[in-house]
Amino acid sequence: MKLSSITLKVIMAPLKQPFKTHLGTVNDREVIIIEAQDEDGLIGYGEAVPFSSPWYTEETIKTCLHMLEDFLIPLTLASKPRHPVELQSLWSGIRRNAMAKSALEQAIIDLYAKQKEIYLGRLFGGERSEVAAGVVIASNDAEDAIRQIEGFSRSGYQRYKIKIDPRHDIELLAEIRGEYPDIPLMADANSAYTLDDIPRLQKLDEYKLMMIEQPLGHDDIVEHARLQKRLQTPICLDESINSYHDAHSALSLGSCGVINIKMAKVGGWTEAVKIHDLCVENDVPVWCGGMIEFGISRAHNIALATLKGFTVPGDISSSSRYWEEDIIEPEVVVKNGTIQVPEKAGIGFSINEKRLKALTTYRQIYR
Ligand code: OSB
Ligand code: MG
Repeated sequence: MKLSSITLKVIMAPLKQPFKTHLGTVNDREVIIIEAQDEDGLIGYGEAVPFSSPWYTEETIKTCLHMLEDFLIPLTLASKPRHPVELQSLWSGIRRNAMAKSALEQAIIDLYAKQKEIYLGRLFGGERSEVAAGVVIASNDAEDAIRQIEGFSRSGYQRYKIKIDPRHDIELLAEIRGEYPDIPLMADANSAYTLDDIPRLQKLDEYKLMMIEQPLGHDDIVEHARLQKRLQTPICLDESINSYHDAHSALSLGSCGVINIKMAKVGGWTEAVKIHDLCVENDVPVWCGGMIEFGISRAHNIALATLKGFTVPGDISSSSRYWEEDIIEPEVVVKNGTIQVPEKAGIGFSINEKRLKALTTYRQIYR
């Protein structure tokens, strides 16, 4: 493949509403956009989605810039990769830093798919022409959560996820279930519980949750296996799954019944597809997680979710869920709970250059 330059852009925009979890609140969202360009003017896009501080993963916008500018980009431009499959071994001497690698891999794979004139999902064998959409309600106030569900239900979302913690769980879920006895509902605890909370977590079985996401430690796999034996509700792992190896360990131990695959957190397309294939072999359903991201990351997620193992609606909501205006055209739209998969080459969406430019706070080009 041809690759002539790589451009980094840091962009920032306020969220429409603050995104609250027990770990903190996100008001403004900063990400890094990567553009990989060839001599013919084709551009592949990637989006690095760490937060500005390390509350969810250890990576931040600044650590990603450091890894990209000082290691990953120089190594990649010097090696002149012939095919994106070479990238993972090229970068194998750089430990972890999954979000930096994921975004650069995304940009180069998008460029490759555009050069081959094929939609990204098809490049990886994805066959779906539409993907099922779910949405996150980041509010621990029952009245507010119910109001939000009512609003989102007009788009027909196929799965609602509510953030919980030991101070906002049983009553919150009881009130939501009182109003909506049958909606497909799940809860995400973002590691708010310990094994001492087993009796409390067992009480949540009553609320017919599709699954409970990451109840225990962000880096735990063993304790989740113990907990799963005591719960009827399937556990879904998110924070604990940072690689194929983590997924293999979790499935071997019975730590979960479902896996949330976040391409960014596992280091990109290659690793995400490996985890997907492992889960398909083991009959474990997967869904595509979200990072409160802009349209480029969403577009990659939509393409990933066309793969056959993605049988559960993911955290893939409309552009308007978080943004006054997104950086892609057309914006992501959820209708009747589904998103139409684009067929254009690469990520399948165009860039809203005017919006991208207006949000850019830093720009650097490497050749
Ligand atoms: O735990 O899945 C999570 C957002 C930021 C960090 C972690 C998580 C989330 C979400 C939102 O739940 C997903 C989205 O709509 O983008
Ligand atoms: Mg989660």
